[in-house]
Amino acid sequence: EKESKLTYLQRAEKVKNVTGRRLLELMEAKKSNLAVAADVTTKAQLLELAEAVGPEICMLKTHADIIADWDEGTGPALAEIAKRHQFLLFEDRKFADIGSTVHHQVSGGLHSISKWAHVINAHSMPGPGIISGLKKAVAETDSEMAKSLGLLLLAEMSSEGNLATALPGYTQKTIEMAEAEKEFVFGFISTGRVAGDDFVYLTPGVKKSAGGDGLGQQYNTPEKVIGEKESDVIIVGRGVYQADNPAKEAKAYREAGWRAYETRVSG
Ligand code: 5BU
Repeated sequence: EKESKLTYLQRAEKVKNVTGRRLLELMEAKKSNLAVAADVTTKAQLLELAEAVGPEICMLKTHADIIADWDEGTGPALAEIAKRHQFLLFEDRKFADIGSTVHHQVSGGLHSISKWAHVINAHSMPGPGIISGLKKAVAETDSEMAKSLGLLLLAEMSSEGNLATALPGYTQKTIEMAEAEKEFVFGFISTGRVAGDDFVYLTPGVKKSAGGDGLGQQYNTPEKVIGEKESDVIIVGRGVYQADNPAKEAKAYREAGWRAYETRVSG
């Protein structure tokens, strides 16, 4: 793929999934390509973080299953904050089972993900049936929100030695699965741009300085991820929520990510 000079707004016209388009549009409107990974462990911390970083982000990435006191009200409370601050909710559940099982996992259980999340993701490992299972759940829902749910596939991971990156053909096969389902799949988790301008690329493993966490995570800077690797969204967890002032730190990451984007599209 040749270097991409298209703006997020120009890219929005190419994306078929309505949530993918909305993401690119609100990124441009808020001048933010920052997603914060809210890996806190209580409902109160989660809502407080969402409120604090809300003005700076295009997306809040959640792990609902690490919240000790998750209850029926947590999803709606998050959705209210997301609506007020104009960001999307991405539940990083990484579905990885057969179609029939993920169909229940996305809509049922304690977390009822499809009732409050705008974006979900899945491993391509099980094959295209995983997309069909998630799509079936979306088709059966009577919730307006779940009808516009967007799916990301894991084309690569950020962790050292991950097989998506190590196995020849894995990323390419994942892209082919996405190409066949563009109404639903609007992008990838990847270390950078791995396919065309009609997909959105989101990259975890981002910090002010490169390095690791001792448990396999590998960090790159916003400049490298957006500028050199041509990803679209930086996902920052500990870099933001472990800071003394998460709101201020989110602002700094937003500005760094946006500068790297402006340099890329103007350069
Ligand atoms: P960190 O604190 O910025 O390292 O958090 C990274 C987040 O991104 C964390 O929630 C992970 O679950 C998530 N993640 C990741 O780090 N690498 C991946 O390849 C994928 C998700 Br997919």
